[in-house]
Amino acid sequence: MSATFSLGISILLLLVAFSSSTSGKDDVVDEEKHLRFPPNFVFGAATAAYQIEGAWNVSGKGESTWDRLVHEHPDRIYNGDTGDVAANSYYQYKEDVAILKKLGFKSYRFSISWPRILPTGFANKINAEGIQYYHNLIDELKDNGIEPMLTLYHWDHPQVLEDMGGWLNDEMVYWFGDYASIIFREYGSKVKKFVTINEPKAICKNGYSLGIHAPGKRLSGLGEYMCIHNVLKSHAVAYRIYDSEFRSKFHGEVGVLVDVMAYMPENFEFDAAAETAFQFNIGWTMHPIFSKEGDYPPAMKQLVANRSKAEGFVKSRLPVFDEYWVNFIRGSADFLAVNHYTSRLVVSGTMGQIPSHEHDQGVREIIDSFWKSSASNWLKVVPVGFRYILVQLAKNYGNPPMYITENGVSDLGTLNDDDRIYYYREYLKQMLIAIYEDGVDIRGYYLWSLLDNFEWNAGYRERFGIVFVDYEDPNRQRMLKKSASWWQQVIAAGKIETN
Ligand code: PNW
Repeated sequence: MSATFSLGISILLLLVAFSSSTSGKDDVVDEEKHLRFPPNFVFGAATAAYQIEGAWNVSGKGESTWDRLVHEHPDRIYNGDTGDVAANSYYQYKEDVAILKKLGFKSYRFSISWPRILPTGFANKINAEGIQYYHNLIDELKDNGIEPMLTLYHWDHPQVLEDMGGWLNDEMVYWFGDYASIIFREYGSKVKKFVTINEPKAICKNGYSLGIHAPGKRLSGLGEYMCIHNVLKSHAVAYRIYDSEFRSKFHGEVGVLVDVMAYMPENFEFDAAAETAFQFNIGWTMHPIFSKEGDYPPAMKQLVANRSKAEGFVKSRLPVFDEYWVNFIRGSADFLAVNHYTSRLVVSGTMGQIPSHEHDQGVREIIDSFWKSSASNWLKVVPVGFRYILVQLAKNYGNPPMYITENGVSDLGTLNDDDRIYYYREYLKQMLIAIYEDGVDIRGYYLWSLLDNFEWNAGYRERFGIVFVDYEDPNRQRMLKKSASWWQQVIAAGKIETN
């Protein structure tokens, strides 16, 4: 090699090195900006009553649908586990609050057990001990500088209401309204953020179509639609009650919650299929509330009507809202609460049994075999899906104020939960890109979950906590995992630590 030639190469290499180092520097600057949380961003952790409280039949509490399912069908739950004791938080809530405080969380999302407040299911008998328990929890939070976010219903309704049809009976709308009034009246002076109903789609598909969750009804193709119909009405009734009776006094907010996967087209050929999946799975509950015209998405009404007809039904399996209800439901949210864990790729085709909501869509959802796994077979780690779905929600629904009310990942139990740290770091980065690059209005983020807890059909096997709970120990000892310390640093610094 001649001297001149090698000199030429060296200069070239130097130039390349220089230019890549400058652009590299820009990336770093850019990255840094994107690692910092906006001022006043709320950091919280979330749990739900049935998954942590225990104390299932004491202090005046009535039986819930989950109590009934786990006791009558232990075969449906991993290891026959129950929530009878769970993390024992009914007795150990002060420890939970101390952990939140130590880690620096500014908010806590918890749910109220409906039958703990109304053991008969109805407002004829209010259980004073149940009322007091949540006052104690809320006071303990506030004394420690932690703002409560209260979910009225996270899947455990009074069994007696289920005996009368539960979410398939449209009287449930008024039973829920009576319950909501009591909660608002009782806690409204202390709680400024309410979420009505956790994950309508999960309730209605798992509980009334597939029958894997309580109340275990297998009514595929009809049950899930009737259930969502009443859940939407119930949500709106609670919202309107707050609006007309409590807002002027308490100045709080009531949000609606949606559980979302990102539905990404496998490639551009399937853009339309992905849009259908969005409308079917997310538009189903969001279009009635956030669109200008209200009601179910037009494409969904059409598709379900067509399929129902082809199957020989006299009318569409999708129930109809009259004009009164369309107007009543439309606009019934002060903020959008988003639970997000994972994504699917969408292609054309069909899936699910006939008839079913799944099948009605006329699309197929698939899992990319390259996606990293977790301990839950449905949950693959897909950070980019988070940004994708946040942008879609903002675009479709006028960029409403949003809170991420659940996000997290499962493992089989370890204190050195590096996979969980990886999940949070990468998902948070995507959320910050959605905030800074796409302008999505996200005000806060609640991780799921503070504690390892009763993971429904998976019992205590799949663990989502940043705090380990020893379920062999009668005292349910809590131990901070590595991810808890990671979160402590992130909150203290107000930015994502990259090491
Ligand atoms: C949520 N999905 O349910 C629930 O709100 C929690 O109670 C639960 O512990 C947590 O997620 C973890 O499972 C989900 O299909 C149900 O994507 C379904 C899905 C995600 C979350």
